Amino acid sequence: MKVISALLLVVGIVTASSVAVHAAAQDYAFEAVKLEVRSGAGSELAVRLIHKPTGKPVEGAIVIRTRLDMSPDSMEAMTSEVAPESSTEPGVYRFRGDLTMDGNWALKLQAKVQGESETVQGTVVFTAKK
Ligand SMILES: [Cu+2]
Repeated sequence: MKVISALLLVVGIVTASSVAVHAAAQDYAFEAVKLEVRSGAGSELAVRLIHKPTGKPVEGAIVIRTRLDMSPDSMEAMTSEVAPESSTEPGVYRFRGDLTMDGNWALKLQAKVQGESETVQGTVVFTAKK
């Protein structure tokens, strides 16, 4: 009986800590500053990183990985280069990409946020039109 309750305690602790760790990265969300963008070369894509519990923009995050593709329109293999741009607005991260086709483009991001050990991930879908 003692062994079982000790085991349950251990399971409880492990579950609680993994939930806590998971909640941390999921406390953040990337969202489009403007969903509709111009199609063509060198289109600007701006995203805002939000800390969900407070609703506040997150400054100083370091975007470590990006991918721009047309997966929302079932064209996962259709990718485009995306390059970071400087931004002066707090919590807003700007990029430039070649949106070579009208339709929906997913900007997939991985970022490091200060004070957060887990990598924050997000996908923002932009609609490109002429
Ligand atoms: Cu396409």
